[in-house]
Amino acid sequence: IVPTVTPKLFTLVIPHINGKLLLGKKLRGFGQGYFNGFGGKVEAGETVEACARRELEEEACIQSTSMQHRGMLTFCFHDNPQPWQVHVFCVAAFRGEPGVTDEMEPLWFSPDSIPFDQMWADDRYWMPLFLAGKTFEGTFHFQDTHTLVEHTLREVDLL
Ligand code: 6OG
Repeated sequence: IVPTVTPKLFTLVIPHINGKLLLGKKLRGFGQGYFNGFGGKVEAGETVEACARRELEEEACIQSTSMQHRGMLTFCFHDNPQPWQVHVFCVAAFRGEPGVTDEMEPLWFSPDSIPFDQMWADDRYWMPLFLAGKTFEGTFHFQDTHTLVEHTLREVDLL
């Protein structure tokens, strides 16, 4: 019998509109102080896509009207046996105005001013694929939660 660990599911949602990215500065919780997409844990009985819509609304106050599943990232932390599987979505259109919440402060960035030094270390690897409209899959190993020690990344046709 081989023991297996089921990954914990998350979403990461990034509006990419007219060449600009909407990222949020995380104001509390895991990854506080980092810029990131919007997202969180997939709840019991919820689809990954429904989670993506809910989190975008809760954290950025906007409703997606066009969303595409673009990436699957697996994060392994050396001090945690349960990997995290993070599904990345691109939002091409939304309703409403991005607004600050207790969790996130949204800001627009052009592709040449993405604040990678204030983001998770994996982002600089997969973001070029995201910006180019590609679909991708990667695994990233972190030591001490924030230090990236090893990774693999590839383009895929379908997720
Ligand atoms: P809440 O704690 O807000 O969900 N997340 C990561 N995003 C990137 N780019 N790199 C990582 O490297 C990440 N680890 C987690 C997934 C956490 C949010 O943070 C994302 C979720 O959107 C380790 O519920």
